[in-house]
Amino acid sequence: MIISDYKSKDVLLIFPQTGIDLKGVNLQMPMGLMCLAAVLVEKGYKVTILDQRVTRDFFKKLKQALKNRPICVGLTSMTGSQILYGIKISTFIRKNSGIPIVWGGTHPTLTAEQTLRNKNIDIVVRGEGEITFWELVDTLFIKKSLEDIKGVSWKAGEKICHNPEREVMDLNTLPPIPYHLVDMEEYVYSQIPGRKRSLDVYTSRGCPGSCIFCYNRSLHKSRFRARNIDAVIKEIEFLVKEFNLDSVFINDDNFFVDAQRSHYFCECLTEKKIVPEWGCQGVRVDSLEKIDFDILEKSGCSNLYVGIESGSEKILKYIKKQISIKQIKNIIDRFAGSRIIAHYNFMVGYPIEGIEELSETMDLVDHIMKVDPKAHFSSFHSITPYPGTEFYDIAKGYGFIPPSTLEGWANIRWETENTPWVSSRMRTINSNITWLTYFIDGKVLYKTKDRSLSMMIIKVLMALARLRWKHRIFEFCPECYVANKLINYKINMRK
Ligand code: B12
Repeated sequence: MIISDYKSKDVLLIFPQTGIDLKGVNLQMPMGLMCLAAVLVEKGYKVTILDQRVTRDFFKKLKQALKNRPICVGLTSMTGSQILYGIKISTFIRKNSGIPIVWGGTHPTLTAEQTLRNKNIDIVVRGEGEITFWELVDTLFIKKSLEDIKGVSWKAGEKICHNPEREVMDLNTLPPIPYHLVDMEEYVYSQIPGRKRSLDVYTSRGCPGSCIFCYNRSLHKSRFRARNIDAVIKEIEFLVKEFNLDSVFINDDNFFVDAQRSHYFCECLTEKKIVPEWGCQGVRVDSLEKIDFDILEKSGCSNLYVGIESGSEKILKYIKKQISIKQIKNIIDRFAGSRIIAHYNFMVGYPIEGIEELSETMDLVDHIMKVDPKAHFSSFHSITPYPGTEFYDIAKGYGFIPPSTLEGWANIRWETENTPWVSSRMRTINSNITWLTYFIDGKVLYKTKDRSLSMMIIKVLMALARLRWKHRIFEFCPECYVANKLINYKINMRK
């Protein structure tokens, strides 16, 4: 039985580093942990959130926090290098205390059994954590067995137990997010070009789509659940006033699922003039089809991140994107006729992708640059078999051997290894394209505050990238090689 020898009604939550975490670029607030904290604070627990990305002398502060002997320590992790930092932190906690160590978030949810095989992790909370974690903390507080808590996996001696799944909750029953628990200034960033002070909000969870590469099907069972728009608007009003924001950014899986709700959101923003601009990620083409762009524009919507994934009809079918090139081109035209900046996301490295399909994607990019020059492109990414996705099983059929330990997932390299379905020629091309697409649309320019040397280097790299793109020369790319080496060196330095 897992027993907590707590001294106080404290709970410690930790957001481990993710890799290269840059303030103002990819340093977003630890939303998942703050949602957990909301319920705990309401139930009378004292919650401390330690974010390794922004905490100086992190391990010293952690040691101090452990001295309070909290009921448990909760860590979050996505698949990837964040696990590595999470493991180091868990090892440190175990060395310095006997406090129960709980992991939650996407990766532990999708690999609960394997995560618990790590000797320094005691409990995994699967799926949405608000209610499950509160029940867990309550149970540890009264020193009872964990066997009745839905959504929890845990160790009974050598045995790993998986309790039944928890049913999904109504997002509108959750208490407000306790923003005061963290230094919000650390997370103010400029996600919207030209704006300086943005923060994230979430208004819904889940997506009805069934893309083979997405975690949604296992984690949210392809169900879309939304928060009440009036409550969201109130929250945005609060954030804008409290943190002097000029923009907000919605981090939903698929905000536009319900057109009526989306329009109502816009109308509220227009009527109340709460915030000058807003943007949103995770936008699906088919959801956007039902949306009136005039209403969007009037409300201050200025930047939408749209998943296109490929310019090849064959690949769109393969990944079950459920959209066609015709639909994509229609949306491109609508963006072109509006002031809203579309940021298009593409992926490469599909098992059925050859030069022909890749060229179709590049042609679509060229088409976009022609009809809508203000559009941006997020750098191309390789399709990756994350656990819990349909593609994970497909990839295994191609010889992908999933890591057998938690540590293995931390160190996985997708661009260079672990993609046995990609030929070595295509791997070189894909890897170079991934790097070059950082530079083709000029978006790195507005993200770079430095106006001197690095700006000059970026301009040179941009010119080179555009030249390569124009002539489709991707196989011999020394600047890509140097850049990859530098990035890997930086990542290794931090380990
Ligand atoms: C903002 C964001 C980021 C931010 C911050 C990450 C964060 N976790 O806050 C940054 C920029 C760092 C980021 C980076 C990446 N991201 Co990201 N990101 C998101 C995004 C858009 C929102 C996260 C969020 O705030 N969700 C809302 C909160 C409420 O949900 P949540 O975090 O899942 O938390 C709930 C539960 O998971 C659980 N929970 C979470 N933590 C804990 C901890 C404990 C103790 C407990 C009990 C419960 C618990 O309870 C919470 C409340 O219900 C999600 C998509 C999404 N809509 O969730 C993708 C997502 C998390 N990212 C993803 C990916 C793939 C990445 C990258 C690999 C992308 C890339 N190619 O670089 C990198 C990873 C970097 C690395 N090296 O690890 C995937 C993760 C898949 C996976 N298997 O892990 C997601 C799901 C997107 C997707 N559709 O595939 N990301």
